[in-house]
Amino acid sequence: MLVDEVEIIVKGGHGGKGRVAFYSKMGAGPSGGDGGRGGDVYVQTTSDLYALNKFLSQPECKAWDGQLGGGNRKTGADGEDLTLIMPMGTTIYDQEGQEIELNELNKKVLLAKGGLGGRGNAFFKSSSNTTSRFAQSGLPGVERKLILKLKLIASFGLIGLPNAGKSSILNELTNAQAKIGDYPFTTLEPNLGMLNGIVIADIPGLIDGASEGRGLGHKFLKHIEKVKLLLHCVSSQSDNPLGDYKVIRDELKKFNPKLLEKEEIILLTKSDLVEKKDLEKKLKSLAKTKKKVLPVSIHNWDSLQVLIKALA
Ligand SMILES: Nc1nc2c(ncn2[C@@H]2O[C@H](COP(=O)(O)OP(=O)(O)OP(=O)(O)O)[C@@H](O)[C@H]2O)c(=O)[nH]1
Ligand SMILES: [Mg+2]
Repeated sequence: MLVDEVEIIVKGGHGGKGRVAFYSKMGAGPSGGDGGRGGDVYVQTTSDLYALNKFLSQPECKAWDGQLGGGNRKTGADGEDLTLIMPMGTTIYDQEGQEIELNELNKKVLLAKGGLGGRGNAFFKSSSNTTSRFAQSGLPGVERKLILKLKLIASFGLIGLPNAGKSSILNELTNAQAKIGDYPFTTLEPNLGMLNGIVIADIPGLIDGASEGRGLGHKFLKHIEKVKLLLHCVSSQSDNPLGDYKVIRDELKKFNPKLLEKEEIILLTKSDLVEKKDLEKKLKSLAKTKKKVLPVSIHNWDSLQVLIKALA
């Protein structure tokens, strides 16, 4: 399941208490050091679209508190910062109406500052008060209630017959972890992944009749309407790749003829599983579509690089 909206609370760490202490030498006065600073909470972006999922079970995100000040005017250790990882494309809303859009990969933004540490009693020593017993307790960190929303518009859509290798390609190109199976209809819900900031959707296998409700494809044809580019997967193990291609094109047309106007790259998948001669023959037959055709195999790094380049 993809979590695309969740509410969290972020809290900067509490500042550490200042210490009350005295030098052991008689009359040397207060020696208590300041408390450490509370840790800050940051957010950093990732291309893992599923990164909001963890907040469902851990909605409270708090940085570490600063430590108590030490003797000999030693400042306590600062609390550790906490960095929350959220998918690129997330917008953060707070209760004051502020919005932060996370549009850049690996960008780090401050969400909640930690509290200052309290002064130790050494700080309050003065000519009129040489034995001060007062120390501050440190300030609480900033606390904010936030709503995280992930807005996703898939730019590329992987389509094709069941078992054509769509999910496998999504997993190779992105850090999605879609289920792969040696049988049709492994994918029941669209999977999403991100490649260089671009969202790719893996649409469940379309079959002949999908536009009339057969198989799972129909429910998902509407997702295809939004994508900019179709990555049409045809298995090189098929005896009739051009026929397979046409089956899907027919379904697209029946559902919405406008879908045929979308830009499309044909991927002749699982190219490692057929003889070179056979592959050439199948590439040639698909070339009749006048579309760009690329042979790809998840076991062939070079073929995936060519694909990534074409997508850029
Ligand atoms: N040898 C080889 N096997 C592949 C390759 N790509 C996919 N496969 C295998 O083909 C089978 C189907 O792959 P999937 O990625 O699940 O296919 P799919 O198109 O997502 O299938 P559905 O979700 O059922 O529509 C799996 O057994 C994969 O391991 C490839 O490049 N080479
Ligand atoms: Mg699949």
